[in-house]
Amino acid sequence: MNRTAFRGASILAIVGLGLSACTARTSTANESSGGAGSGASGGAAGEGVSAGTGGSAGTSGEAGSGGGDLPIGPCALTSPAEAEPNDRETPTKLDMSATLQACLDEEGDVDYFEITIPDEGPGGAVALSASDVGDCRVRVELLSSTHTKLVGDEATTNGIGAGVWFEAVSGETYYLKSSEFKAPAQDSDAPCPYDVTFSYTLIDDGHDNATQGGAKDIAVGEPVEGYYFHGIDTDDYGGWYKVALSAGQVTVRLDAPADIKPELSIFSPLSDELGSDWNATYGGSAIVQTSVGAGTHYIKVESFQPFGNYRDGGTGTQLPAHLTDRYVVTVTQ
Ligand SMILES: [Ca+2]
Ligand SMILES: [Ca+2]
Repeated sequence: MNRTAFRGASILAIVGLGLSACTARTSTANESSGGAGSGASGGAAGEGVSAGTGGSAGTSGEAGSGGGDLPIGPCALTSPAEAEPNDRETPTKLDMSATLQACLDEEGDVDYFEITIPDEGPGGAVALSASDVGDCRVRVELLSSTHTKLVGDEATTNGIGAGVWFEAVSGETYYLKSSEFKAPAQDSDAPCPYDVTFSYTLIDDGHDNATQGGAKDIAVGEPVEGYYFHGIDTDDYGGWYKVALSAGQVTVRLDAPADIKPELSIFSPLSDELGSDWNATYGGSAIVQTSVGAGTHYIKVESFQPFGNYRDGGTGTQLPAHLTDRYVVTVTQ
């Protein structure tokens, strides 16, 4: 395959923090610890007996000093935690790489978390997960800023996490919706604790070449690497390049990441298609050989079997190859 795809973007590990279901209470605030006062003593017996005077009352104890955060709710969450009701109208903000504790604490509880993609470059890959789940099952759904479901996942075994990844656009807001996923025979309404984490990997090859008008200059004999993803929602999931050619034979080669079937086309300076090729093998190469006149020609990189709507996502938090590896375009004459 001779692919030299650059493993540029790293996958941020989803780091789940352990959930402390029962945090020991460290404060004794408001508890009295004073000793009892001494009791009344009777007067001496004798003639003309008078009643004895009572003893003085005991002093009250000092209040206990304040301790750490108190456990929250039926799952005994500790900070940082979701802020109920965190429903659709009041989502809890989730910071990148931070882990929050959460709890599906009653029948029908739903938790919303809000994430905002950094306003840098075209966008990148989001991974969201529910981990450290209690003896229960969690369903997670990633929603658009208008609450359209984009991708979802649910555990099929108690105590197993759930997660999704998605190609996100820079500056956009998304929501993660969590709910309990119950088997038909399961009627327990015991609280369901889980941790929620959001990670993000910027995907930016600096090409900004989603359209022919934005074609990036490349040179004969100098391979160029790029990502299929470039942020905006478009039918052009790939990119455009332009190259100055001499009259004669030219060979253009595209080597794809491991989960892409490559497709490649070359166009004259007047945008007439001079040749194209595709390969039905994932991670394969597309090669066009043709004769050209002198002048600036255009090259279009595509995926032969494109993803549904060019806005890709899936279950789990492992990013697919085309979000971590680049394709390579090589022009030779
Ligand atoms: Ca909750
Ligand atoms: Ca809630």
